[in-house]
Amino acid sequence: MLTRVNGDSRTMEEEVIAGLRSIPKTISPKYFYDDEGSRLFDRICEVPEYYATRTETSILELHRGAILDRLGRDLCIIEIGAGACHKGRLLLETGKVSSFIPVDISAEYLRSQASKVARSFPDVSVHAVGMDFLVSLGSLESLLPEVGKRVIFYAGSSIGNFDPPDARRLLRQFHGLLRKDDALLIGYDLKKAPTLFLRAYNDSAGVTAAFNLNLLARFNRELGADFDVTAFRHVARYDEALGRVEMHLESLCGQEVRIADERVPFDRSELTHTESSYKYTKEEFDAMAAGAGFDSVGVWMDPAAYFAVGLYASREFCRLEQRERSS
Ligand code: AVI
Repeated sequence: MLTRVNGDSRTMEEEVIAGLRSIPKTISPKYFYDDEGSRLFDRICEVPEYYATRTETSILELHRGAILDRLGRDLCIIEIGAGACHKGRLLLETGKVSSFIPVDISAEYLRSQASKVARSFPDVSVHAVGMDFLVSLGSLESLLPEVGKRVIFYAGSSIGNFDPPDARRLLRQFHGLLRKDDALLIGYDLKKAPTLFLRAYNDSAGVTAAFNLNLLARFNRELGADFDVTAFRHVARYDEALGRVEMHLESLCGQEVRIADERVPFDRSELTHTESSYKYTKEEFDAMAAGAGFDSVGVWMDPAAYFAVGLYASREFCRLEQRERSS
């Protein structure tokens, strides 16, 4: 079964133009994921330098039984940004899950993946929800079962793509869908030697560069823009003070680009910020989760401590926190 939830949001054209008019120029990372971008992202997950996906999968494969044992049986897994549901499947294979609610913005793709999941796990009730969770998360409430423990599953260190205040806000929204002692299972990328980040986001096959530059090709395809994609280059660097990898597109010359009725000037060497990917220590992440109403129940890491999967129990907010959440 698939439910679609539509939320109001600015159009891509309005948002892209506003970002390119701001100083410094920015493009939202959510625009990476058209069909071509999603295909390139799948390839990033396979390049040897990008450890995150592989490492998180190995943690889940090894520890999923122990993780879900902390929660009991008859779990309802709500996978946010589920895509192909690969990681959700790993949890379903434990036999402890009675319902699965994958949520993703690509409704049709999700429908096909969710029906495959339903065929593989006939005892699990599968209800796919096609929505932009950043716009419509609250409307999930009416679709969640009353019985069984709810577990929001947000894998892939996607939380790292939000600036910390937005990440905290998203965690609070997750908390809003949970009752006391329901749980959040979340993957995040750990702080480590900067050279590892530089390699991971500048892979030698150039797949991350193609993923970044695809933004401009996408705007040409979908907004009729006239970016010369060869006049920009991919830049990835680690800002140690902010604890984040930044991706940018650098203009290789002074140029003017047309999008809709706008002409946007770029200086030579000017950077357009396309993505931040925040890295955390366990303590930093626990503190952020605590601020959103979660208590750490356990954390699982790979032996090299590249990546962490944290399990958090939802506690009741005190009144002050609740007021802050609704403001
Ligand atoms: C989806 N997200 C967690 C990836 C990351 O590592 O921040 C996106 C990505 N960007 C470049 N490589 C991968």
